[in-house]
Amino acid sequence: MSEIAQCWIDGEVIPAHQAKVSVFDHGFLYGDGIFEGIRFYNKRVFRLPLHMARLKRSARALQLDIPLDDTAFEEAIYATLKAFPLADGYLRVLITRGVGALGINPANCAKPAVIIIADKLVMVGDEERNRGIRAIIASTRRMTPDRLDPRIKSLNYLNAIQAKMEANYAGVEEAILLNERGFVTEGSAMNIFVVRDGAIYTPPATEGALQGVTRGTVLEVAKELGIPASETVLTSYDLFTADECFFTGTGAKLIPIREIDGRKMGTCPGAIYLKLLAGFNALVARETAG
Ligand code: PXG
Repeated sequence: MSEIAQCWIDGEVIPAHQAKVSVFDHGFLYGDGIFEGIRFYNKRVFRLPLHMARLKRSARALQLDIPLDDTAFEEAIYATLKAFPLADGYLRVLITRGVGALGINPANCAKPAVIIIADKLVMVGDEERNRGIRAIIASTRRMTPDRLDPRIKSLNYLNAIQAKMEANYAGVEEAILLNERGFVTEGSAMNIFVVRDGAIYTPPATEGALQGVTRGTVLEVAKELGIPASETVLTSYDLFTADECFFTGTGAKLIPIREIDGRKMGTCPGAIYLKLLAGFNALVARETAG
């Protein structure tokens, strides 16, 4: 929470610390809702159409009707950005089922609610970025698609939170979740990449990874740089024996991993990571230039 954060709620932008939601909102009561975490630079939103497309897919999967059309939504986002005093930061867009009687039935909720928050982003420190972070493979497994498809970016992150608690308990920074078959999915809120023999590999979304915007951008940058890239099923063996490993996400951008379950990565930060990071930063600068 910061003093400067701004919030679009009920059609107006107010200081975020003054914004209130009802205790009867089913997003609060049951986690019945969805969100996006988005970066902006230079008051320009990074890859907004991709975030909006993912938000709409999450909404359709949960039969949530977004009560704003595309133009009104974009206007609301830019009104929030305008009120925010910094040029760079982070947007949190939420759609909740809205206010309804107690009881989980979504049919009791008259209208979904939209909330947009602009705030500064807590950056990954230079030390972490230069040294890399440590991760464990959590005993908490990623949800299966037949229970709750992890491609829905829902307001219920308990699965990821439990994995993060395991990381806290182990005294490391991050946790990696496997799916029910023991294949690698992603970190608690970041996608994962493995480097081997100059090529990069990341698990397919159907194995339990979110279709991350940063992940997609890194795959694009790899193509630009001529680094072979593929979506492949990975196991813990691939993590333990990787030349390099890194996470990607809106908050972290790219962050190198130096150790997983006590096994040291080949190099950290590795040469491929550094190339991709430079390419990623150049792409962001290009797309958000003033
Ligand atoms: N996996 C999961 C489960 C996520 O929640 C990512 C991967 C990375 O996706 P993007 O599109 O960001 O490259 C996420 C992203 C937050 C926060 O405030 C969470 C995310 C993004 C930004 C902020 O915890 N999750």
